[in-house]
Amino acid sequence: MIVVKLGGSIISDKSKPFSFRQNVVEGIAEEISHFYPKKKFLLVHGGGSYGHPLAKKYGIREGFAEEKMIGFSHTHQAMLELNKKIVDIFLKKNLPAFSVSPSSVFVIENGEVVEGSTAAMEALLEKNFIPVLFGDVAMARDRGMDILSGDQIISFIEGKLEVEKVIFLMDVDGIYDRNPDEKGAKLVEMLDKKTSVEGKTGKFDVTGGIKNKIEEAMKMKCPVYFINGMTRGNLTKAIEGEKVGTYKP
Ligand code: ATP
Ligand code: IP8
Repeated sequence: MIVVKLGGSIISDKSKPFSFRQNVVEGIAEEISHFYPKKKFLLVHGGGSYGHPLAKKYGIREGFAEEKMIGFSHTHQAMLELNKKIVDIFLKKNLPAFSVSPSSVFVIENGEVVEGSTAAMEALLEKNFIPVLFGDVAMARDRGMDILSGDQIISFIEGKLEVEKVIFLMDVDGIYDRNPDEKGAKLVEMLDKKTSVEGKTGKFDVTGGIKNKIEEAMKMKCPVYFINGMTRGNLTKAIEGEKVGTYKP
């Protein structure tokens, strides 16, 4: 099974609340359609400009308080809205995407999944559905409520299921040695334990950004690709194992 992360930065413009890049997601569905059903896929998408602004507004990361309960639900509903847009695009292409709400199956602690069943996902995959998970709110052992990043979900799944590769779709060409907006930033072609990377992700994000993504990727046993998801054909290359973006063996 191939896990594809649809980064929040490609499915929406993080600086514009509730913006959705329909054409980008259509392109991704189109590329996946050329490999399905020969290959199995599990998708995870980020919060983008649906999840992050609300998570920040309601202070979800700071933990449970009675007056935040409505905001907790609102943030989840916003993610369901974004998830519906994505799933609908796949269904239109006759790809059997199926929404799985992470907050209904996982309990977290310190931002990481500590309890949860992958049984439904495995059963869906077995029948060739394409489960579609997403960064979500979550009940948390330590602080009552918190945000569960899509990147953390992928780590958990990679540790539990048979994953051939993980492909992170981003709005830049891969991992750079520093923030790609900085002059002289160089693309890192091969990521290993010695690679040192600088750079913070935007002010709109409540989750860990690029450093967290790299940390999670380094923990994974399977190959990981970081590629530009806005460039048509890149996903196909990564699925076929061609050289593209940043690669972690
Ligand atoms: P999300 O995690 O919300 O789903 P995403 O997967 O699209 O989002 P981001 O967390 O937004 O990923 O990270 C991608 C952004 O990180 C890029 O837009 C890039 O500008 C920024 N960035 C900062 N430093 C680096 C770096 N060293 N290498 C690559 N990107 C970097
Ligand atoms: O964008 C964050 O998930 P991520 C989800 O994958 C919310 O880090 C609700 C902000």
